[in-house]
Amino acid sequence: MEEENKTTDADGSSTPPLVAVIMGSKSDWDTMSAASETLTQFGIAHECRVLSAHRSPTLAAEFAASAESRGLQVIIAGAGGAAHLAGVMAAHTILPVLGVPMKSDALKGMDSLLSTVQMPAGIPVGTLAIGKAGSTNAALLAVAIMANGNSNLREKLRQYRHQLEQKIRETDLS
Ligand code: RP5
Repeated sequence: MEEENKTTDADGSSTPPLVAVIMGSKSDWDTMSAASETLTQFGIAHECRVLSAHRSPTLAAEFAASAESRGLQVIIAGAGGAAHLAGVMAAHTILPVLGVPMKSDALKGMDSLLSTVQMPAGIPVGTLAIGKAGSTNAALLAVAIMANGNSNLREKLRQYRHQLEQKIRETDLS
């Protein structure tokens, strides 16, 4: 994956990542790249990497446990099948964790959705829609979370919504 471990900034310079976009497999990148692209659009420094809850459990736990001290503010975790990556992340950090269920072959993502969304009380995972819409929205939700303490980011988000509205207003079906 080209963007693995990549840290980006609005001007292309290197700054410590504020958001982590992680995924269980390289096969998830086609979906999770939407989150990365959206964060880039908002100028949010972020890192993208593969961490598996079942294939590299120690690495995944270490990553989540050290996330807060490394300056991360939000973790976005995409996984498919028995998608426990977001839950494992949440178990090891108090940072907000946003889960993106992959559209799996076997059950069209219903397996991923249910295993991400059904966290028992106490350890929350904010679960988004299955697939690319969820990936994009996870990034937008991360932006909204961070915008609470950042008026510049809040204004960017307002502009983004304004653009969406303009597109609808300008839609001509003739
Ligand atoms: C999960 O298993 C990954 O998140 C991925 O969605 C799914 C299949 O992984 P691969 O077999 O394609 O590597 O861990």
